[in-house]
Amino acid sequence: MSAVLQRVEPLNRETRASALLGGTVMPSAHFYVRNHFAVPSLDAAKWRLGVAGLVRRPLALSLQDLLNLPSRVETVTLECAGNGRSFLTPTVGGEQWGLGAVSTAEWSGVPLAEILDRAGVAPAAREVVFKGADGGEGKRFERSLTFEDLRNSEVLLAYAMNGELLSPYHGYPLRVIVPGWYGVASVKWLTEIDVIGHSFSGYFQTEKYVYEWERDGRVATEPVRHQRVRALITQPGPDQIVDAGAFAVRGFAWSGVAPIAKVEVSLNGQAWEKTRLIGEAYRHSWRPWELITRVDSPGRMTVRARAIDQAGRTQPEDQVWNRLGYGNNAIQEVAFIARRR
Ligand SMILES: Nc1nc2c(c(=O)[nH]1)N[C@H]1C(S)=C(S)[C@@H](COP(=O)(O)O)O[C@H]1N2
Ligand SMILES: [Mo]
Repeated sequence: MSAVLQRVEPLNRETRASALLGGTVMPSAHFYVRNHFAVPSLDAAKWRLGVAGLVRRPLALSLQDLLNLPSRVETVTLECAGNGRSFLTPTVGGEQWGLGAVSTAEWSGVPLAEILDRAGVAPAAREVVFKGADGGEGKRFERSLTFEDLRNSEVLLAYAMNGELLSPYHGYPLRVIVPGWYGVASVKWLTEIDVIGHSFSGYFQTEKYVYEWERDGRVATEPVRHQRVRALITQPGPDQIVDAGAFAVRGFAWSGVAPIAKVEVSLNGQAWEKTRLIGEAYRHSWRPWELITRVDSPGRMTVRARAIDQAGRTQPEDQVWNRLGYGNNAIQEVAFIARRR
């Protein structure tokens, strides 16, 4: 089995590191899936991307129109803000994700800026609302970004994932990719871009995907935005049996805020050791790391890994609880067993 099914309808599925087969990019069939509603079935022949609101020239673009526009390919990691939620105590509602709600793919599409340039944004514009085709219970999946957000992130309107048109699970025929942000910003099954002059307050923007704490008897909130810095251990796996002797610890690290500066590993609670960052340093992709070390005595062992980004951010030792269970980037610990060779 290569995926952990969280829920069948709407489909929610975790990924497993073993599906990476040693690469950085997750094969599309193993990429995690996070759906709030049933997958809408869109007929690309009839589908259009509408661009409306505070623009000089409203547009209705077909998939073919988009394929004819200037394109870009980018390796980007998506992580659900609920990744790691199941480790929170007290338990919070929502999908009980382990650490498999994160994956990386190579996305191809049209930079949002190309489309906005063609439509001509009016001076009164403040935000861009992305509307998905999915919905239910009187809601629709919609999210916005401000023009300031757009200046700091190169948003892509992606029609392909790992060199093939998107699958229905991942937003066919078109989805938003917001590099560095938690996955919720990357609206799938995009049908409309609405340029507005006020701040958007849709359900998935203001009711969900907000950090919420009680402080001094008051409720404080903050919207979920960039991915927090995190290292994931892919080797050893939980309860894996390894031979004593030379031993490799491996994983990935990413941060939405700044590039990864270093990743450190601690075996059995001993001093942190610096790992080696390997592979390409794509700005918005997770970065592979490894530490070749030794385990000399047999028995139960633990390994922990923590990432530090170039903004100086690192991971908390303990969970930082919040009511909806987002952004739990507490340091991961994996227990394994060393045996005499
Ligand atoms: N239209 C639509 N877009 C959506 C969602 C959704 O339910 N509907 N889920 C969001 C969330 S919370 C995440 S984490 C990512 C997951 O993308 P994936 O399923 O391709 O991994 O899609 C985002 N885009
Ligand atoms: Mo998510």
